[in-house]
Amino acid sequence: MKRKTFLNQTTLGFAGTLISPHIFKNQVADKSLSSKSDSIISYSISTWNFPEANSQAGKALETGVNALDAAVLGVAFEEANINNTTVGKGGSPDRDGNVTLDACVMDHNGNCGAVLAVKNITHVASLAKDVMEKTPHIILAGEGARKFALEQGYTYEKLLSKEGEKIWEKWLEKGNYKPEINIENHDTIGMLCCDQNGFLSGVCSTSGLAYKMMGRVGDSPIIGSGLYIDNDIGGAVATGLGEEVIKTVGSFLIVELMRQGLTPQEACEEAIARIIKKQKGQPDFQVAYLATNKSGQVGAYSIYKGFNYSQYKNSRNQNITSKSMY
Ligand code: SD4
Repeated sequence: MKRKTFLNQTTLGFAGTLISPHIFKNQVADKSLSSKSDSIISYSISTWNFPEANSQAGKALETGVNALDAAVLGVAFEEANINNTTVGKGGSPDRDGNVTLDACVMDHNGNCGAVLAVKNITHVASLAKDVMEKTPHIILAGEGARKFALEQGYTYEKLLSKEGEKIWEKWLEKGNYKPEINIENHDTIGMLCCDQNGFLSGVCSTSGLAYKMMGRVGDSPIIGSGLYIDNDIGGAVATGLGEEVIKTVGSFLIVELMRQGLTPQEACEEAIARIIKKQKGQPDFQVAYLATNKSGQVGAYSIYKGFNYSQYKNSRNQNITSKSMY
């Protein structure tokens, strides 16, 4: 069975049954090349409260799966979750009723891949990984990304859910579009994994802002904004109003601040402060960051209350409330 079909059919299954032979093959190759230290404790962290997605990644890491494959695996669970209106299958449409998805991946070697504004494909994080591994490019957008996905054997799906269509039709009655994101209205999944080799990788996957203009792309698939990894230093992911994250290249900024000696917590706080500095008064949008460093420290910070994240470590998943500026 092709890997994409496999993912599409089994993403709601237990992590153990979700891992494809392809992923195991990569892992075996990784292990033979690395100098694994028994003292490294693997962990996965991800934005918001997605315990199943985060635990699937965390459990996979405990079986020796590498950080990138574990993150793609965990995020795939959320991409298949019809109840998540900001990621994958259940994603909200743009103003014209198209569900378009964005994702990116980055590994411990600094390799990365991204897909932007993709229609009809649920597992865009896996697709971003395929762009990274199977093409000479880093980014594929729109029709080109969809064509590549279909060539790779991904399943074509009609992505606007019945529920999403009803809500969009209701929205059309007034068609009031506010570019700001509603403070509690987020579900983008950004995940950072550290494997048993101590290698860091990350993934970010989203449908972006509900009722965005057709073709609008936010921070989530932009390397440096929605996600950044430097295996010597650490990694960061973002969620919230993408336009503000892009302006400050938020995830890259956090990793660079950690390089200068800040803890993940201090770096996330400084990255939020950079956004706030440019605002006239208190902003009416939310941005949140989640970061980790090579010592396994984790930090998180948001503009407004309400941001939380999941952490899986030592066989236990926890949801942790982030500190916030307001
Ligand atoms: C975007 N950052 O497209 C995304 C939205 C988001 O939870 O994070 N939603 O701007």
